[in-house]
Amino acid sequence: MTDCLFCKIVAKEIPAEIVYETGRVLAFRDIDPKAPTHVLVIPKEHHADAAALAAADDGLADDVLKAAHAVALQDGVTDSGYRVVFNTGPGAGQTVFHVHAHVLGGRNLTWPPG
Ligand code: IU
Repeated sequence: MTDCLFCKIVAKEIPAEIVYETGRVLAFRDIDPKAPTHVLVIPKEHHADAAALAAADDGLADDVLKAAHAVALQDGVTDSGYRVVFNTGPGAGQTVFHVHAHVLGGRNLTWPPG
């Protein structure tokens, strides 16, 4: 998608601190981190949100989830616990409509989220 910010990060037209990459998935540090580890994991292929990703039905959602865990391992936050969040829809706080999993860790995470 030409006007999608995250597609531009995939295309390396916009810089990002990339921490993990496969043929189908990219992970980069959030520009406004909410925790010591705050990484966004995205499929390279454009899907607007988690529902669209699930509907793609080609294993891509699985790839994103596996990459989220790989990022948590890489950042050393698996022992203390980490959170994988898909804000889905404006009412849930989604602001960028290229599906992304937030991987959050490195501090005590309270529940429920705001
Ligand atoms: P949200 O779930 O759609 O609200 O998350 C979007 C995230 O994208 C949010 O945490 C932003 O800080 C982050 N982000 C970014 O990392 N780089 C950018 O250029 C922009 C947003 I715009």
